[in-house]
Amino acid sequence: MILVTSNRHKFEEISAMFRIAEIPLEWKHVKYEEIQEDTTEMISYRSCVEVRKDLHDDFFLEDTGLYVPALHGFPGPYSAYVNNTIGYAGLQRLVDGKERTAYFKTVISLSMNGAIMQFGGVLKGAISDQAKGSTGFGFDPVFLPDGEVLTLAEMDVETKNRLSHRGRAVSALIKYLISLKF
Ligand code: ITT
Repeated sequence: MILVTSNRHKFEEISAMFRIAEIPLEWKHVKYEEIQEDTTEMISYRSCVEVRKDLHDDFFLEDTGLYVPALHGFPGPYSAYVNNTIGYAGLQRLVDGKERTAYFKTVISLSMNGAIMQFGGVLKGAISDQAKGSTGFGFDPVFLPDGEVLTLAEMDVETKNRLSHRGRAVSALIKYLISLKF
């Protein structure tokens, strides 16, 4: 199976799960235009349509957004832009004095045999007031999953995968890929 992403951290997290499932995974870095849409589902779908114009093998990609209800869902589909501009510290300032609950959503789009299928995963939690940890990427140092005392950046890849938005979406994808063998 091929994973299309420009993000090394995504490949590391996802390949750890494919390794356990004993499914070979190849990382492809394909340049394509990421069309701005209102939802993570649509960004993922439209990106998949763009990539399959050039890539005719089976592949998947994913889009992830961090949604803060107190900010009307922002940054959501603008998460990459917010991470690259104001970063997690800027996000902390935006939620200061507000309800801090947030959730990550990952939507995988799988292009296989001419069709596109989607697999999703959500992780609920809160934006912490202190940044902690040095593993992971993006907003991980300030994301405290519900029921946990550690931020995502204080967890190793296996622990993050067990509970994360991406881990849940990848687990659904792997289940589907395994089901095709029977
Ligand atoms: P692609 O090439 O796969 O699109 P990307 O880095 O542009 O890689 P996204 O648009 O899906 O990925 O991600 C939006 C941003 O959300 C990303 O830049 C991170 O800052 C953040 N993000 C995504 N997944 C995250 C995670 O598991 N933990 C923390 N931050 C995350």
